[in-house]
Amino acid sequence: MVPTADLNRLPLDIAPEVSAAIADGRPVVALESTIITHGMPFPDNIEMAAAVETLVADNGAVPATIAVLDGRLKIGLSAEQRTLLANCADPLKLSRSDLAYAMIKSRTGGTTVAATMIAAALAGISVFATGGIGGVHRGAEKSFDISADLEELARTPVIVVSAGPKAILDIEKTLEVLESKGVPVIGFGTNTLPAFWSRNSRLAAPMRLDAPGEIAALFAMRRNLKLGGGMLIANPVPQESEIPADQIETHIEQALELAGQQGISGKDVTPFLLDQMLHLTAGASLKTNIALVRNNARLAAQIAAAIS
Ligand code: PSU
Ligand code: MN
Repeated sequence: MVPTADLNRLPLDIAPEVSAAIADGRPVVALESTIITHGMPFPDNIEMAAAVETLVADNGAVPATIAVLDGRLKIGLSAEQRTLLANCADPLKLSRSDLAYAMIKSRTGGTTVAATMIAAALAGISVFATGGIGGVHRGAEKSFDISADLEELARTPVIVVSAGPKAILDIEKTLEVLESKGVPVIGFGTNTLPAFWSRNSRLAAPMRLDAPGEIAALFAMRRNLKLGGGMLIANPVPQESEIPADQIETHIEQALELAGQQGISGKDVTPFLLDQMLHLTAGASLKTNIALVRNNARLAAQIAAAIS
């Protein structure tokens, strides 16, 4: 954690209930906001953001949604601030590369997994819940499109609770890069790696843990070994909400083809694909996305409790 004097020089606001919990060593769960600004349509985005905060609180932790509002890095948003963010006309999608830019230009933006990890670590928050992380895109051997989320997992000591890499990615290459960078990937209660909308991919989970306490123990062991970096928890979406892999794959291929035809590149790729999936599945992908974020928020709160 950065000394408080340095934090004081930043345009940074930690919500009072969040900073009190951090100071007392009570459980806190960070939540990202690109899912609000770029990941889901209005008003599902704002409803999801509120529901996830409630779930974290119901499971005994303090929620801290992270975003940049008018150039200020916010750790913990009020309901009004969440609404402002969800209604912002031209929000930025902020990762490690452009977080500081948004702050000097007084812009508003959602933080990706990478930028949310950075902010969480600054504030002393160790657990973070999201939907799916970014990773190595299909065709990355040509496009070089590899999410900054992977490098951040290698660098920043935060536990990221996800439903696995998004199935629109090349999951196999994503796992390879994470292994190269020394990031543990943990199947929670499963031997196979979950793939976001589906409980299973064709790949084995590199490691398996079955209880929040075990995840807390692994985090502590890595810290004591001074390994640095974070951990990725892959928590399968609940059975009743999953879309089986063979069903989702046809839609993914259609969405990727459209992205290619329309020349979508850079940071627009992931939001474009998620939006196409929403249409191609007639809304089913969104329902599953909401269910898996909720499931991850619950587990993240339990992990935060086990740590504190
Ligand atoms: N998971 C979701 N919806 C999202 C994202 C993840 O369920 O919108 C966002 C996350 O913020 C993640 C980002 O960090 O997509 C990855 O974008 P990119 O592939 O451009 O790095
Ligand atoms: Mn990218």
